[in-house]
Amino acid sequence: MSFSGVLSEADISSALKNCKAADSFNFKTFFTQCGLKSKSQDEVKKVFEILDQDQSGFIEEDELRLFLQNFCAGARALTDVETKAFLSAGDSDGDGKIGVEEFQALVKA
Ligand SMILES: [Ca+2]
Repeated sequence: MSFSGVLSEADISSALKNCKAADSFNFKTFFTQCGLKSKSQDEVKKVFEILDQDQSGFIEEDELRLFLQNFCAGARALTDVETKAFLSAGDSDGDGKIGVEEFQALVKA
């Protein structure tokens, strides 16, 4: 699966370049730089469906950890600290995973 048609390769690679170092990932910066923040809710939903690899309807912690690899297969996994921070920022109802509406709100935050 790819994000082609939603995000540009150039935007994705510059967003990835800026979070190469461990613990440098910031979801706000990433969503802005990869261009997702300015996309429509429908496009954000499309991206959500790619990130939800097992199609459970939620992005769970293990999917979040490998978040960057959806953008580039060779990208690093998020660290524990980054994964927890990302999850707690997105999980507004506290069920331990991120639903589509939570994801849309997080992208626009
Ligand atoms: Ca899932």
